[in-house]
Amino acid sequence: APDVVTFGETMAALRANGPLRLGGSLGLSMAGAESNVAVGLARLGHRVRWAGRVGADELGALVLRTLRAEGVDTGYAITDDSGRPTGLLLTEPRLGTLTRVSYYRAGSAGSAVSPADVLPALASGPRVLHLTGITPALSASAAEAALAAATTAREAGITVCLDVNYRSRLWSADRARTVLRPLLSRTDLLIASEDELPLMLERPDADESEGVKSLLAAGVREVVIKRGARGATTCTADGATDRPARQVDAVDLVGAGDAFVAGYLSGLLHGADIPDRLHRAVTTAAFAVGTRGDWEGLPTEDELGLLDRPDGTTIR
Ligand code: KDG
Repeated sequence: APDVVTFGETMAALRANGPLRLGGSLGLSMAGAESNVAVGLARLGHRVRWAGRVGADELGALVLRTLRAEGVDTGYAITDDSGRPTGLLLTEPRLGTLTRVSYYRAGSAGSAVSPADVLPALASGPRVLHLTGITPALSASAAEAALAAATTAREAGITVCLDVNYRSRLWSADRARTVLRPLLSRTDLLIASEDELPLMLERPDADESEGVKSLLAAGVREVVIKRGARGATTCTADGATDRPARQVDAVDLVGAGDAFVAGYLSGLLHGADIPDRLHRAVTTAAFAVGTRGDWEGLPTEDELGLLDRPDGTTIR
């Protein structure tokens, strides 16, 4: 049985080397916040299951094949038989680490995910259910799937982790607040960047410590705030713990948040205390930032120590 179950939309990713409108060659891979976390956890040796829908097409086969190759359980993944395609994402680096993303995912197989698709994947009683705020943005049935899974997991004593992951291309902040706030009463571990936190608050203008207080009062056990290059903070009823980010030359920031979540959940599964969970999270995030691709550069357990080696080291 898996330690962690997650679901969402995983797309084919086409990555350009420069402005898309100039044409040229693209690299084909996959992308999806939840599957990035799943790969990150599998690389660190955890048992993880990804559920969701892909199209009955070659890109769907690419997604499932890649997940299987990474050791992620796809036994509950569904191949859509209604002709909906696998979603697509294009990325173009524009300026340094500033990347532009284009989605081709409206009406995709992944967005048709429903409660009936995902609830069976939880039946084996994992320790953690990981959700992101992207899934509820995709469709009404996807929002229902997230709510149903969180409710079922909460009742079964499974730790529910929610990464807010606000995507302004998919919905407005008001809409996100309306749909995501009801998940709070089912969430044990909330992960948000500093600018996403207000989305989860009844009073969006509250300052951070007031906001965190209200989230803890609403039943969230642990609020993790990501501060990018400035690190992260975990807040619980016992207080706040800060951790600086790890120094690395930034190459590609996409996927850093997912890598952070994978490290954090890995620490949680190992029974690590909060400083050590944060340490693992900022370490895996540094790998994502320092390598190209959303998930390709994520570390195995053995590789975590590479970040302590001096720059320019050759490993022989
Ligand atoms: O977190 C990285 C994701 O943004 C990327 O993998 C694609 O899931 C994705 C999305 O919806 O943006």
